[in-house]
Amino acid sequence: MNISEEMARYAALIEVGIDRYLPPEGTRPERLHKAMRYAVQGGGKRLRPMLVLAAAELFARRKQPGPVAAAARGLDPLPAAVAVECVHTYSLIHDDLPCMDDDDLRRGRPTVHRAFDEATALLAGDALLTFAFELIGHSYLPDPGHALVLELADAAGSRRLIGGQVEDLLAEKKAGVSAPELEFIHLNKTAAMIEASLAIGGWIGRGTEAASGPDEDIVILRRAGRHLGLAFQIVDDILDATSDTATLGKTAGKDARAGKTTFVRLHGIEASRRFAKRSSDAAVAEFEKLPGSAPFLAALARTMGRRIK
Ligand code: GRG
Repeated sequence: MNISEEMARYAALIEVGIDRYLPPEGTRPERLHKAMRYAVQGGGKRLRPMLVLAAAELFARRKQPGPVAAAARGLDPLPAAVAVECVHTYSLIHDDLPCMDDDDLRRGRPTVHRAFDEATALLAGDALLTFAFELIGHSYLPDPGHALVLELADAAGSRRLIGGQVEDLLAEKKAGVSAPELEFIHLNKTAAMIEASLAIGGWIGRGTEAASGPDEDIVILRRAGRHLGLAFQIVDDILDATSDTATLGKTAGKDARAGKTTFVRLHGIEASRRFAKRSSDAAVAEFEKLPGSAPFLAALARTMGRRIK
């Protein structure tokens, strides 16, 4: 399998889904809907929606051998993939606001509050978060929508994504952040949405079986997501310290300038590289327990390490 080609195939599908499902730019109020599209259609690696699609395909194949995706059984994972990207993009818009990270550049372009204004950015973020649940409601309720709503609400909520962000902001103001505190931040701010993307794909792949509750495969997907999320965050910290703004499409070196406690600051670059490798290896080991050994997901986890070579 050519991983780059597979990633490009998923990414192209996701772009189509985003264009299809997001409210048109001309929807009143235009400024808001333009800002929502500006943020979501402004590039990005599309990692999380890719995980939704790949996890869903895995189970669809198991139930119906051959190149038959979940869509063939009436369950299209694309709306859920778009919903997950909307939640992720909302978190980026809000993170960039002056009251949080105060950044001018995201995905190689001016941040939403720079391209529009602060109020529009705040509301575009709110609208994307709300829209994600609307899209899931329209596409999957009652079943497996019920599981998807719970999965996404938990990942995006006060104990996970928002909780991780709050502890991250508090940590910026204090000296001597400990390794367990940093792990809490990473597991929630970063890994929660990655875990949820995989579990959501899993629920969709299982289709109506989802009503019978989680099975071992969903547990494995969540565990893989936790490892992948940690690897992803460590790699992000390493890149912030070693790469440049043009390559990253966002301001490089910000963590060090802000005196922020990161994995790199706490453990150094070499140990961070080792931790990242260990975490992505652990994700690969989990993926390999899944139907057909999940070759795309395993390869995706391996590419994580390549970003820092
Ligand atoms: C505002 C509730 C709230 C949360 C913000 C996403 C986030 C939480 C903060 C952004 C800062 C950061 C370093 C978060 C860690 C996760 C991360 C690396 C996000 C960026 O994800 P990528 O690299 O972005 O997948 P693209 O643009 O490729 O989608």
